[in-house]
Amino acid sequence: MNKLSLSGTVWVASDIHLGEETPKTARAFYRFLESACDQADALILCGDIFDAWIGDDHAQTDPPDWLAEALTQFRQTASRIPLWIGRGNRDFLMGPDLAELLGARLLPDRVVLSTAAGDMLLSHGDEYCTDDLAYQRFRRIVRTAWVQKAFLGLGLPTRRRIAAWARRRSKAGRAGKSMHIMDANPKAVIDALRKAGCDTAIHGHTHRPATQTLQTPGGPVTRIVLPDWDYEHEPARAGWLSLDAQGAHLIQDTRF
Ligand code: LP5
Ligand code: MN
Repeated sequence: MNKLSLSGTVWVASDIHLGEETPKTARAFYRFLESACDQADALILCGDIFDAWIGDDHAQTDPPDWLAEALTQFRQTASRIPLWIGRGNRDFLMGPDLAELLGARLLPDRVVLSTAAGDMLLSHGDEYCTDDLAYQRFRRIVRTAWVQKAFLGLGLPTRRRIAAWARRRSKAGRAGKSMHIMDANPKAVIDALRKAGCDTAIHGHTHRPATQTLQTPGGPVTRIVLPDWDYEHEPARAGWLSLDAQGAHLIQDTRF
């Protein structure tokens, strides 16, 4: 299991879904980045930073205005504090070229995060949604090397069209799935914790922020779920997790 040891105060955020259609969310999130630089010793973004990521070359060659702005903001952040970027179910194609462009580091898909608050298992969280069989099938396909290679071999306009289509399909599909199916399966979380030797899991993805205790034969374990960011709709949603010697603090706050 990958391990990441970080000292001081570590902030973790997830599911910002930056894109062309999220200008208000982006502005608020860039104010959050500014605060992270002032108040945290490291920042981890654990997936779905972007609404859809169609390949690192999109950022390298003539990015659209919204993306150019995002790249500038992330570069500024990474020049002040260590910045870790993790892949989610929408930006699983983020790769080392993007990390290098930003001066950031790529977070492994599943990692034991060791901070002053203790050892905690960190991931995006989509892998825990094991009851969502259609999603898990989709996940297996798009995480296959040759599928990714074929997709990345297409021109950017075609990739953009496929991504927009996948997002539309996903949104329409969600309407027909129960909240239960789209939530993390507690057994999947408990199994992952046992394998990792941790008693706390941190993840995003479900957009249902909570600190939850799960009972297991080996004793209680904790699941901390990060909120998503959305300032385009009322009421706005945002938040992050702060890890320090005092423990883990889940902050749900739209002050930015
Ligand atoms: O993201 P969200 O919150 O809407 O829903 C997720 C699951 N959906 C997804 C799909 C993403 O939103 C689409 C991301 C686009 C990325 C750009 C690259 C695209 C191609 C890359 C090829 C290598 O993750 C949703 C879950 C929900 O979370 C809750 O957990 O239910 O799952 C689905 O919607 C899966 C569907 O049930 C089936 C997916 C149909 C889309 C088919 C697109 C195929 C494109 C393949 C191209 C080769
Ligand atoms: Mn997600």
